[in-house]
Amino acid sequence: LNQKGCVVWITGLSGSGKSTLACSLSNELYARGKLSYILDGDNLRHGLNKDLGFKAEDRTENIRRVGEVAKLFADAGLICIASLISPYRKDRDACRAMLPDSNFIEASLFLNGSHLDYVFMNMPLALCEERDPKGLYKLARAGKIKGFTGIDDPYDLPLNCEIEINQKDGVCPMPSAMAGEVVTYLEDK
Ligand code: GGZ
Repeated sequence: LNQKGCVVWITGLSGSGKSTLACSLSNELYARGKLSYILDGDNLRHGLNKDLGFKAEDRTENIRRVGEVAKLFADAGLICIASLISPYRKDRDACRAMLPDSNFIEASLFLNGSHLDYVFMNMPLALCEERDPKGLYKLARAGKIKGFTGIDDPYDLPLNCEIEINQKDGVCPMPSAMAGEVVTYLEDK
């Protein structure tokens, strides 16, 4: 395998484009002969994490589990793309601490210098809310969903993310352009 395992963790509000970026990134990597695997929060909540809801402790446990699984994928030599809202800074910090930038796993065949990098989908709440692909913001505004990230549950802004995806002149970059930014970063690293 001519690749090193690592974790690319995409964080941001619901509707910010995390899953879109994850898919596009996976395709771009595939085109370069790199194997990746997507761990998507919303999908995992149907299986591995179906016992979890959206209270703070549940989100924390959700992020912890996905962090552990991501680490296993990275250990197997894959580029693991995790896309979860991951709203709390302490949980993101804990995940990063699971994958230090050093050779620390003795028993592992592949994990040497694996690392976790954060990509922050920095899209304004107003835009995510306007997109509202599943109508969840509307329900949250109507009080029919309680504790919705960005409405009545916090999203802690990342302070130390490796990559930030922004609108340019009020326009969102195309998925392939966003993915290109991440690929360039990974290639440089
Ligand atoms: C945030 C919620 C909520 C609440 C349901 N708050 O955009 P989506 O719809 O398709 O993806 C969101 C998904 C969030 O799952 P995560 O595992 O990424 O969340 S976290 O990292 O915070 O644990 C959203 C939907 O679930 N959803 N209720 N209250 N998002």
